[in-house]
Amino acid sequence: MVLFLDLDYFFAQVEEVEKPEYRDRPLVVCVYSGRTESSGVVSSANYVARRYGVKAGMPIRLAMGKLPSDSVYLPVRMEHYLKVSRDVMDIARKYSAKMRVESVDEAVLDVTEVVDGSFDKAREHAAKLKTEILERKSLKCSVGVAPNRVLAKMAAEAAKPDGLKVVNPEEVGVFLAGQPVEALPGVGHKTKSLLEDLGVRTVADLGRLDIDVLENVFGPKKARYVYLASRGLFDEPVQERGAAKQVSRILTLKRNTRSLDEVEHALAKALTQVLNRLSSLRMAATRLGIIVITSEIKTFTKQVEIRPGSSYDELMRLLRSMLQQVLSENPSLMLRRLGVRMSGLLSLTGQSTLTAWSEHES
Ligand code: DCP
Ligand code: CA
Ligand code: CA
Repeated sequence: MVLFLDLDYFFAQVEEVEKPEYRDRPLVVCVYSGRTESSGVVSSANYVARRYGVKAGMPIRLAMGKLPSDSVYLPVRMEHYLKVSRDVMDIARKYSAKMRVESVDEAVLDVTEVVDGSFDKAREHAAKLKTEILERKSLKCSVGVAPNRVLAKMAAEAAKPDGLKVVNPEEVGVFLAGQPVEALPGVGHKTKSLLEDLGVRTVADLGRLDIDVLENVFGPKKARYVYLASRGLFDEPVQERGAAKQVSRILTLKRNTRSLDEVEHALAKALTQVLNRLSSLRMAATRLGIIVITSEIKTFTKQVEIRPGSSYDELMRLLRSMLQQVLSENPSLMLRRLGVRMSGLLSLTGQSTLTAWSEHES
């Protein structure tokens, strides 16, 4: 039995909690690229801002066009959110020894033993966790409880915001049948459109497909996942991850380009994801690298030594300069995919070291 925790509108909520004067106003946390005063993208939006159609990943200027004039725009404070995230994870860890941090604002806990396999007790357990996070950190979250991780994540998603949803084994069929395929974790735009070609729109449609059909389209691994997940049967034990040697993230650009401006968002997004990952692993990196994949599928890399406490802005500056180097050394190169890799990892298990690291730059 799995409990899935997801903090509501995380970065924006942290700002809202610490700056109560902005309550009830549209609030967006922005990654400013520095190019012009308003270039960059939205990282997180509170629910008031979402009502105007603003969401993560949207250019700031587009968001400004949609939002009323009393809206609040704040720059990301990544180191701070990572610290808050660790505090929340430390609270969650008391609710089961079998816990895995999935991202900066998500954790999955195997609670089977803690609640003797009882879904009723699991509901109480989850309610206590929500209360403790609210009382100690003033943060709202959504929690899902279900027989496995995939279902628990979907239940948490369905419970947002500030919700608690328990899907017990008898309810799995009904819960899944009503969902669109993209509600399954791991089903993005691409998978969704391939499934549409097969006439599949809902999880129930998917549950009627043969594994052979799925294997032809997705290959064996993904087919197995989609097949089992759509039936509520994909299961894997909740385990802390093994020691990582490097963390990287590569993104595909909207179109091939040589323009630094155009790739700024992808670079920021890849770096954010790598930093989130490192934080949840409680590690710091001593090397920062850039991965460039060209329109001809050639790969170029560069890396530099960094101080483990380097700030987000400093890392972005280094990435831009490495990218600039790759571009000037290869005048005809067109960028297709772009990645960030951090390696030379140091474990940060002692609390004092952690704090020193996260607060190094201010
Ligand atoms: N994030 C980001 N850029 C994105 C998506 C997310 O910088 N394109 C960051 C900001 C979010 C955090 O990661 O606060 C967690 O991501 P979620 O997708 O869980 O989004 P939220 O927590 O903001 O919203 P929700 O309430 O829907 O969970
Ligand atoms: Ca999340
Ligand atoms: Ca969230």
